[in-house]
Amino acid sequence: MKRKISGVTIELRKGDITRQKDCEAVVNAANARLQTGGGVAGAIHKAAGPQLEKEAVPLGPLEPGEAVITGAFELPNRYVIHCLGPVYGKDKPEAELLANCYSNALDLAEEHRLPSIAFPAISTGIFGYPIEEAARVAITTIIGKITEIKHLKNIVFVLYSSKDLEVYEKILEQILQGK
Ligand code: AR6
Repeated sequence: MKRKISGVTIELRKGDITRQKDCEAVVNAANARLQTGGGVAGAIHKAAGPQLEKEAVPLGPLEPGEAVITGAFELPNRYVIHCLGPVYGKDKPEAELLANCYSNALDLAEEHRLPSIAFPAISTGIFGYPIEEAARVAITTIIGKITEIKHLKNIVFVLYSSKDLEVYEKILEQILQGK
C-alpha cells in the first residue's frame, strides 16, 4: 500500500529489513550498546558483517528515543540508522520515547539528504510494544513532520508478518481519515 502526502510517498510493505535494496537507509531496532542481538538487530548485524558493530559500538550507549547513523557495509543500503526504542511498561513515557525514535531517524536522514528510508516496527518485538499502539505512534510522527521534509521522497515501513502489515494498513487509513 502506498499513499502520497505532501509530495512524500509512504509505503507499507511486508518483508525483511535486510533486503530493502531500493532504500538508501534502513533503520535498526537497536539495543543500548549497539551490539548485535536478536530480531531486527541480529538480522542487520549478520547481513552487514562485523564492521557494523565496530563502527556502531563507540557511538553508544543510547538512551531510549535516541538515534545514530553508520555505514551499512555488506547490506544493500548506504546507511543504517540505529534507534533504541522504549521497553514497553518500563521506559516512560513510552509513546513519546517511541515517537522520538522516528523523529530523530527522520532528522538524520534529512541531514544526510537521503531520498529513501525503511523502518521496521521498532519496539514491537522483544521490547513488547503492542503493534496497534506502536503503528499509530510511528505513522502519526512521520505524517506530523512531513511538511518539514526536503530530501526524502520515499518512507517505507517494513512489516515482518501479514498480520502486522494489516494493522499498519488499518491505522494509516484511520489516520488519513482523521480518526
Ligand atoms: N525484518 C523486519 N522486521 C523484523 C525482522 C526483520 N528481519 N525481524 C524481526 N522483525 P525486535 P525491539 C520485526 O525484537 O522490540 C534485539 O535483540 C519483529 O516481528 O527486533 O525494538 C535488540 O538487540 C517486530 O515486529 O526489536 C534489542 O535488545 C519488530 O521487527 C531488542 O531486540 C521489532 O522487533 C529490541 O527490541
